[in-house]
Amino acid sequence: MMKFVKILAGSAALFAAASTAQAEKWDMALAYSSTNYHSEIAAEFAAAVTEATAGDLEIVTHPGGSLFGGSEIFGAVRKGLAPIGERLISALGNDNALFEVDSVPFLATGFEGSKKLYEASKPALIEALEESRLHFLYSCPWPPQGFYSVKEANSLDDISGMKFRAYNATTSKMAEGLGMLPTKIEAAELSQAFATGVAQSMISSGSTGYDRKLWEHVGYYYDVKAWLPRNMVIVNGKAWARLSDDNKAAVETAAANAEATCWTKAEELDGWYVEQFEANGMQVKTLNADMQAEFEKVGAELKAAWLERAGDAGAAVLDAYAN
Ligand code: PCA
Repeated sequence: MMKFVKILAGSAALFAAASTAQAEKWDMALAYSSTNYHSEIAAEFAAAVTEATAGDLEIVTHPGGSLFGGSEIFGAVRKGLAPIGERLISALGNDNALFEVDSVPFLATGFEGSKKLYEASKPALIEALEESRLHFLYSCPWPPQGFYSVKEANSLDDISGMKFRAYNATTSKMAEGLGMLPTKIEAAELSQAFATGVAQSMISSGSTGYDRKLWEHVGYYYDVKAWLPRNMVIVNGKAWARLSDDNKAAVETAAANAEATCWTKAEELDGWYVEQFEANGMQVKTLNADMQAEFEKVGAELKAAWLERAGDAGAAVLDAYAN
């Protein structure tokens, strides 16, 4: 009898150990506001995984850089400090020039082109991430990038010497090429930067200007459509390897759904953001022909420099995109 009880107790303990070892909670690091569509869709993705795995894998999102700031997320996921996170791909150009392909100026300037460029670059992106022991889940664009300025920008003289807020190397170099002074600032710190005059101009989407209520500080938005940068959601390789096959499949399904929803949402919201600028008293314009030509000239120089850095792998992506 004693022996039987012992066996029972032993197997109960084993069962408890097995179920605690299996159930996992993943904290997901997000850089952008909780109300931004990227963050909202990441929250839906997290809920879908939690539901599909019946809580076996629970994902909890932390938007607005509350777990790790935007510039820390890639390193944190790579080191396993966060099992999962979302990062702006083109800010990672130091790791690999291919990460910057979505921000090559005036290469893909609309959603259709952006999708095509994504497809063309996806195998190389996944491979580069695998080299860093990261598992790629999904990627979603920001709307086309425009130019924000506190002053009307009719000539290079108008913007010369302006303090420019940059989010990646390409935006920094665009600013320098146009005679402005770039500083890297994450989106979460943007309202503060414009309120204090640390920033007077930037290149970004209507989405980020809307999130940060930039009309409170900035009078002009020029709809340049310079490129569509993308975020990606990545998982630490070890965390990924620990998942059961069923849980991996649940995550991949939720990721594919999130990606499709996010692309549609970005395109739907694009025009709406700009309408909100007008409703809040901002002037929404296109650049005059001279200024457009200046932007394109600097853009062409940056494209050539990127091709040089990205080498054959970069050229292969552009070939795949063109065909
Ligand atoms: N918003 C992000 C990146 C690109 C965009 O549209 C930002 O400004 O930080």
